[in-house]
Amino acid sequence: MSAAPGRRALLRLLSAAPLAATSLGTAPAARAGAVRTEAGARGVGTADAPAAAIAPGIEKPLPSDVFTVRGTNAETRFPMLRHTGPLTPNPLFFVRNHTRTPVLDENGWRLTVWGSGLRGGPVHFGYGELRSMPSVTRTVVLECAGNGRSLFTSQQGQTVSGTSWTMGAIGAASWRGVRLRDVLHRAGITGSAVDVMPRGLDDEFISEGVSLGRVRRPLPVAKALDDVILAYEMNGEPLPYDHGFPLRVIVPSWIGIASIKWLGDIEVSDTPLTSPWNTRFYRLFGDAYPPGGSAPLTRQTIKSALELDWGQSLEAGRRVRLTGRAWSAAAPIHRVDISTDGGGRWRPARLLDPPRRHGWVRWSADWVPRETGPATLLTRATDRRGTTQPTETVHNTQGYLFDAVVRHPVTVV
Ligand SMILES: Nc1nc2c(c(=O)[nH]1)N[C@H]1C(S)=C(S)[C@@H](COP(=O)(O)O)O[C@H]1N2
Ligand SMILES: [Mo]
Repeated sequence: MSAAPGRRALLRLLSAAPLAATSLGTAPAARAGAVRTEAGARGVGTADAPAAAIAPGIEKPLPSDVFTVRGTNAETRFPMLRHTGPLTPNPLFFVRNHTRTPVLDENGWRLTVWGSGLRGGPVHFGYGELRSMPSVTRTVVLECAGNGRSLFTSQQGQTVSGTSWTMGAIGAASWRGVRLRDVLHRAGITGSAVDVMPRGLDDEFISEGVSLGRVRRPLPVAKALDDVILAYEMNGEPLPYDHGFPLRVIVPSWIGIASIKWLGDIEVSDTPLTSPWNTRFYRLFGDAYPPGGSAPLTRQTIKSALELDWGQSLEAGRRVRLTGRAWSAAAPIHRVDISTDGGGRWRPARLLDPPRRHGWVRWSADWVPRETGPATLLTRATDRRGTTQPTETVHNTQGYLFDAVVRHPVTVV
């Protein structure tokens, strides 16, 4: 099992995007837009660069050994993460687009804050103005609510709707920006505001022939005033176009949809707000839930995964260092256990990072496979609240919040 091809692919990508600040080394910060000059590489395969897939509306290169394109979205191949540190380099970060990436210019752009929860009329903020406000920098994992969705089908035999992600609709970045709290206070938020609703500048989302308007989702004021960031930098460079340039919301520990990209306006309301993204989508529907669905989803869940190809061949009698990651939105990871016999016996993996909130921990465990043939590897994370991954996730029709222990097939040869 050689790591070299994956590492080569990673280095190639990083050199194609020299402006990315990564955990492997930091290049000088400059305009994220320079990544676009690499567009000539898209869709073209050469001897050392496999063909890049084209996802309609994604700007950055998507080499097929790094990403799996799923409709308008691009999933990071989870095994590629073994070449990365705690932060996911921008060129490797998954993209989830309802429509297409708008290429915006920070000069013509401004953020508008408006609504019944303000003392006065709309307040505008220019890019330079936001940049000159006090900033915060925080490392936060961003994970789609549907990450792991395909396992409802492959592992539990259930039907679900939505993008068939495996485990790679996740990444961690260091986000720099202003506190939403500071912007809301400057805009004159009143004590009677209950909800705020950030909205993106990407195209309206059409579902079954009907426009649902631009992507937007309400946030309760309590969360908005707590730890939410309006980010203009990702891993030390301006936000790449695909990740929300010039400004995006980052809602720590919440499902990805809360973190609205290409932010254009924020409604501040003294009455509760709704949008299709908290009524039709991003609730749990199904036999186990009330007819109107669960409450709108907020926090992400707990997961762990191996940085290993699905169905990887491993040599009998030869020691292999298994590596992976574990993360939980509720609390730092406490432990990770691994089973190499399909769930019979478990032993602890070694944690390689200090567990922290909003981050993931890398872990490793050595294994000497003995018997040839198919084997199933299982990993099970437990967080400091005592929450452990279950063996099965209760079904919901849209396949959100998969948290079960993943059964990872390998073949011992
Ligand atoms: N404006 C806008 N914001 C958006 C989305 C979108 O399509 N449009 N997708 C959301 C979803 S579902 C997720 S999981 C995250 C993905 O962020 P990323 O593409 O930077 O990885 O962005 C969220 N913010
Ligand atoms: Mo998402």
